[in-house]
Amino acid sequence: MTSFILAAIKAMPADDYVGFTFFVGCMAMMAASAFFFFSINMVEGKWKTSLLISGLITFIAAVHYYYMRDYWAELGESPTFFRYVDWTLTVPLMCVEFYLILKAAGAKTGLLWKLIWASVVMLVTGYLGEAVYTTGNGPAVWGLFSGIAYFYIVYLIMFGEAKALADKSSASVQRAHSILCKFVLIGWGIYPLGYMIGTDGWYDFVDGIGLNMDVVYNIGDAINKIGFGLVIYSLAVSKD
Ligand SMILES: *C/C=C(C)/C=C/C=C(C)/C=C/C1=C(C)CCCC1(C)C
Repeated sequence: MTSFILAAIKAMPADDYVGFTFFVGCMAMMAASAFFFFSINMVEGKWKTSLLISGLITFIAAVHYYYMRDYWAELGESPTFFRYVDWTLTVPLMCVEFYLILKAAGAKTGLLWKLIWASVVMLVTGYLGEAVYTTGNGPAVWGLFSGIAYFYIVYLIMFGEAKALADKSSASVQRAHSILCKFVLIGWGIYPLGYMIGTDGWYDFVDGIGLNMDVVYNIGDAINKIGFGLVIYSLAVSKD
């Protein structure tokens, strides 16, 4: 028993607030997965796939958080590799979620593939800046490439194809589309901030806000994976 407690203390010192967010993140992702999976049978047919995917996203994240929490506790370093593996699996799934919402407005799979490709470019270039070319201008240059791919996604959703489709759709689809815009612009916009905190570059002034990169990423994940899933759930159970 004592050794169990000691192991827990070692894994989670009380002043390790970064570790704490990994720990809470893991629990929250697990709880959210259970919630989304159990909700599948309570919503109309066309929403079932969306809830299934929400549950898969939080479940994949829960497993990665379990490892990231350990990694951080053992090494005190950012678990960059697990982080990007997680995103590489969950971000394309989020693109599928966006597509499913826009499908009601007549979206074609071409839009889905554009979103997926852009998100892969965004993540691969982000990884290069965060883990491979970490000195000199490396992070800023690769971060810029990543940012361009990100803004292409923002463009597709807010002004491009998705917007054109939403404009000629029902009020409920338009409402869903406007929620989507907020998540892509504000929710996803949290991550570049974490990147600027965690890597060296001309933007080092943002370090002054005193947050840790992983804490920012963990907050972003909670908002975008759990928060977005809950929005889908509420759209699915709303009557209009
Ligand atoms: C569940 C995980 C999600 C929704 C992750 C999203 C990640 C991003 C939108 C990351 C974006 C980045 C940039 C726009 C520039 C700097 C590098 C990244 C990869 C942090």
